[in-house]
Amino acid sequence: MRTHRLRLAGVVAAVLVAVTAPTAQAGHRDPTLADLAQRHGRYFGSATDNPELVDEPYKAVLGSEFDQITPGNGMKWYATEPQQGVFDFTKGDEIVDFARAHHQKVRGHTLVWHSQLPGWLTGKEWTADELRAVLKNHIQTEVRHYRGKVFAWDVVNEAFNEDGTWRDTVFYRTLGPGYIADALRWARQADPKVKLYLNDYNIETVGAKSDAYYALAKELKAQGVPLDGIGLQAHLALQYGYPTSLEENLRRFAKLGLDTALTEVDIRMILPATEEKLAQQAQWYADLTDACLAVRRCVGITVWDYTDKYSWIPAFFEGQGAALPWDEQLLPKPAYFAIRDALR
Ligand code: 9MR
Repeated sequence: MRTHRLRLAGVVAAVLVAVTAPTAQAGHRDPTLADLAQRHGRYFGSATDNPELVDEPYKAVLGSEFDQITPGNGMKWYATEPQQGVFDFTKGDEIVDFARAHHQKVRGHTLVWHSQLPGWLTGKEWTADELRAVLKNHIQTEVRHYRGKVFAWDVVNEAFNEDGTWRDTVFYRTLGPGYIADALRWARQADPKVKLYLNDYNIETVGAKSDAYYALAKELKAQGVPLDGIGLQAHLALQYGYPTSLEENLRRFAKLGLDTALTEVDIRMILPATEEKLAQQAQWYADLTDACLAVRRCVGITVWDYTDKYSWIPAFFEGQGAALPWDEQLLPKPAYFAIRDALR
């Protein structure tokens, strides 16, 4: 509670300073989130999506405040292999080019996922041998294309149900749970250096779903399967409470010899956004930043885009939104100052 109040005071002070301080002298600029994160050996990133890359004010912040970018959609299967065996990397390449021009690293997202698959894949019954060949070719062609251009891959995304049982996807149904180890091994063959992750939502707390990842990761490690990290998406919602065991959870994966990352952070709320809700949201952003900084192997934080202007939330959760650290006018919210404060 004490730190809570102190932090809030810090946020208020930061906002006041930001509002009242004279503009920075020429040649001096405030450190960015990326600068501050780098002092801890971490990155601070944002997702972005191709249609947004025509918005110049948006690009100015995207290109300056962050040192890591994740394509929100551009590297997904429907985008990269729209017809079987016919690959199109233009969308992902556009984002890689933006990142290069701004000295940012890229998380590849995502190779194997049940969602946003092309019609040719979902519209057909596959034998195990056929699907295995399709999967291997997809993974290896994409990983080879981005070799040296992405530092990490979400190899498999969202493989488990909330209760920790396997999600019933075309891959699981057809190939069984071994598809995970196969996918990781194929990715490793195609790029010996890239960090290979499993990524999911609602695994921030210790619980059935994160336990499933813990057990799987332990087993994969024991079998010598190339797994480097676990991505915790961290799509949080004020109305569901803060994941208080986040730090403990990050720590147990670290003890297995794995990196972790907060890969798709946003903190939505039921609209309208009030001053109280925005203050609570700011506190949560600070708390999750603290949790990552407290665990050496938590390598970085990525927000799932940085501005409410381009958040996925309002379209998916009716009446909810305001989930990101910048508002729809690209103005920093209390959450932004709270993250800065936590990174200092
Ligand atoms: O941000 C993505 C949004 O533009 C898409 O419409 C949506 C479709 O499911 O996917 C969003 O990104 C998802 C990510 O790839 C995986 N984790 C959940 C994200 C939010 O849905």
